[in-house]
Amino acid sequence: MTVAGRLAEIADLGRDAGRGGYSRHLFDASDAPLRAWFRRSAQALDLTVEEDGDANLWAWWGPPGPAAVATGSHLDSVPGGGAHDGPLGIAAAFEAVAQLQAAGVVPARPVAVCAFAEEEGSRFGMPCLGTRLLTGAVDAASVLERTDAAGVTLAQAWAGSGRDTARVGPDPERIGRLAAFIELHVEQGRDLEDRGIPVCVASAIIPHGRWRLTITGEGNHAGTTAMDRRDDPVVALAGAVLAARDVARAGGSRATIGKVQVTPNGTNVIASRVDAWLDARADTEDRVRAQVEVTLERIRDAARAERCTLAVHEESFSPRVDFDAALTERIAAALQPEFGAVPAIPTGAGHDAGILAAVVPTAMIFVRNPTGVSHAPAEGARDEDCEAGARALAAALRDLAGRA
Ligand code: HGY
Ligand code: MN
Ligand code: MN
Repeated sequence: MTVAGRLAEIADLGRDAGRGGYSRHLFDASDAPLRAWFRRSAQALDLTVEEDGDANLWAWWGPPGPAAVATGSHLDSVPGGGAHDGPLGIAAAFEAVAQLQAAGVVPARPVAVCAFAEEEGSRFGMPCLGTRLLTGAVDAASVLERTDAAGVTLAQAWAGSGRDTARVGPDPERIGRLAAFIELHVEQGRDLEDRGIPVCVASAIIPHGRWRLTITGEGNHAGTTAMDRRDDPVVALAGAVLAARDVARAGGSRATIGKVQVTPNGTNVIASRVDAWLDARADTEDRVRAQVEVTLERIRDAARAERCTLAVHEESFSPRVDFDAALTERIAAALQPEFGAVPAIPTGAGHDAGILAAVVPTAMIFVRNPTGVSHAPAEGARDEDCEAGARALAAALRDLAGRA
């Protein structure tokens, strides 16, 4: 088979006709068929599949630990996302195992292919939900109380999917089975395209976080309320969007307000409330914190000017991650024969690898993305680069696990 062929098997699952691309979220209609695909792919390679208490899937080549080398990514997407962010890392992992099996490699240590739950945090607002729960990076009880846009709690959604909420939480025994984790991912930028090379390794993930802003004003009639008598949170939101952009520009960092909910959201209604989500990223944690502080001060001013109030809730914070240098160098060396000296590049995107890096030596492999676009339908990777990615991952797995 090929990586492209494997991705083609799930190409119809979770398509979003309205937004374009894919909307695949935790326990939605695409979730079970995607998991079924994972199981079928694993079974075709004689891998043994298990699901942990945090809804993460593991397919084992050999016994389930100890000293295993794990590789994988996620099957969920952002709303209207591309086909490669997440699934490429899983399809490439199965393809790499298939190549090693075809070459007669007998792993000297177990290999696991993983699919982690709700990496994008698109339904419950917590990115890398599955790995944060698994590693104990978040408190399970408080995460289970989170609600989705429809007001369904994670606990309700979990139980509704037939899973046991009592099993949710850290699993140190499972983490203890791992010696290394490698996530292969489509590059979410144009670095590799500009350098003219198909794959590389990652050096670091820059710190980032998400803040929920609730701006409250007064609902009223669009036709009968004088312009100077309005407490309009949408006008305050306009100030918030500009503040986020201007502060990030001035600081050489990044800020995005990409999700907004207007209540009640009527054409002829002055809104009573706006919820907006601020995503902020910078090269150091102090810079992220300082950027958000200044931004929130300006947003508070914008809200005050419209006689609105602002409430702020930090939904998640992801500190800087430097990937394991020894593992990264070893993978780069394993890639050398086919790909030459590959660079190690930092990324502004979060990954489950960033969470797992706190508990196990972790590294990443990136695959060239010709447009650099990600989190949008235009995201992509050439078929031949996806195959190059699988060969790169196979070379890494062979080096790490293949020797008797
Ligand atoms: O948002 C992120 O950085 C990641 O793609 N989940
Ligand atoms: Mn993503
Ligand atoms: Mn991803």
